[in-house]
Amino acid sequence: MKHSPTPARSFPRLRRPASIICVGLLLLVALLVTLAAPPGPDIVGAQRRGDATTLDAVAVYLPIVLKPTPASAANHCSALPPPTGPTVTVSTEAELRDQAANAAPGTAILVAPGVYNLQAAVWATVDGITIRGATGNRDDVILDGGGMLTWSHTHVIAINADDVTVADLTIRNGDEHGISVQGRDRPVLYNLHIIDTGYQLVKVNPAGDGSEDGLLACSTLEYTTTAPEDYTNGISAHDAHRWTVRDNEWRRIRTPGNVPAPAILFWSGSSDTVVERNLLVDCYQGIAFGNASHGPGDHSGGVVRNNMIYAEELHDTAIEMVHATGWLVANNTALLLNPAAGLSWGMEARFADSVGTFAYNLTTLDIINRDGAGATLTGNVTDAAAGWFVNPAAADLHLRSAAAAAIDQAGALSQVTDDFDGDPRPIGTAPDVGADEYGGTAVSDGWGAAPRISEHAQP
Ligand SMILES: [Ca+2]
Ligand SMILES: [Ca+2]
Ligand SMILES: [Ca+2]
Repeated sequence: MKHSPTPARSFPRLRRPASIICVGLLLLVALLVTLAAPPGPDIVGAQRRGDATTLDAVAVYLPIVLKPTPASAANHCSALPPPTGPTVTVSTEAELRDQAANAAPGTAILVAPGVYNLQAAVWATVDGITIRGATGNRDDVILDGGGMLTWSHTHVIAINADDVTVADLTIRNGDEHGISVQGRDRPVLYNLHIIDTGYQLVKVNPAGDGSEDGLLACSTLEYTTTAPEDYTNGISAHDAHRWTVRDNEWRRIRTPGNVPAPAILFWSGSSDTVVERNLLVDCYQGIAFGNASHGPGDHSGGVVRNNMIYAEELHDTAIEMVHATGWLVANNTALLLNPAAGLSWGMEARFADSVGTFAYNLTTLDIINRDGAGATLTGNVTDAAAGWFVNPAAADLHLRSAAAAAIDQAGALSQVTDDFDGDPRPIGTAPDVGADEYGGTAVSDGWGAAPRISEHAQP
């Protein structure tokens, strides 16, 4: 629903000069109060702290100036700023591959609109370069790898330099990977649509001391149906440190044989991963730190917060922490409607070396310690019903008023200060359980070509 602004109240009609002077004085007072007061919600705070008389009187005449500022969502998916260094525009796939390997460090390579049928992988081997669609609309520039598992050129884009940005593109039909990061640092993958690659849509390979401080944000990663074989992930990151995966949509990350392949997997000694505000739809398995095929030390630290996970198709767990220590999994929402045979839980910690905290998650299936794991469980609600959410069939898991067992029922966590929409917590008397803080403002945070589901009217 469109969020309509508060209508401006009309000023009282003035009949006498004395009224004009009176109102003029009030306007002056209001201006001084406004200038003296900090912006935003603190004005409301001032009213509550005892300045009510002055402020309320003024508010009669200046409702717009002193209108309490509603909690507003941060825009986490703004367009990247224009390039500041040298730029070059390319319009053929040969030019693109040449510039990615030979441009001066720091060059922004702008890719003209069109479909590029790649004859080989694009290797980004120069530090600090940016490869981005020239228009900013990721639908306008399509890098086509020619097909899944063609055994031709492995990657669509391979990053083997530091500080490389790839943005505003569609990447499709990759042989094995859409983007592969060869252990290099500070890659930025932003506003991308990556669809249908043979293995992982994004792969981070171990090399040197690992890939540090990467970002994957504001992108859509998906299969049209499933991966072609029983081997995939949305992102598989080995030896990755302080990566952030945020504000992405993941759809149908699954295999033909329904093997438990997490959509988001950080492992092989990875650490301090942040996974937040992602929407996962019909992925077979959701978010994982560590994996059962490895041993202790597979992941350390990290936070998984404010994600929404919806599965109507057959699924495994939504979140699993395996051979992983020191993590926080908090305020995620998982509506899990079709669990695999024998699966009665939606989130798990697994094996005795796995220690962390599940707090204030909202799910329809249990959260468990499995095989001797030692996770702490705090304030989770695991009996959610579809009727608690705005539009489950459209994977809109914002809360409705029916979700009384979740609304204002969480504790405050220093690591969870906003919600799925970027609304600050708490709204109301306390934070809500799950990814949505109920009662926020309408959201349009510019998810590239695919507008994010906005906050709906709260019935
Ligand atoms: Ca490194
Ligand atoms: Ca609340
Ligand atoms: Ca919200």
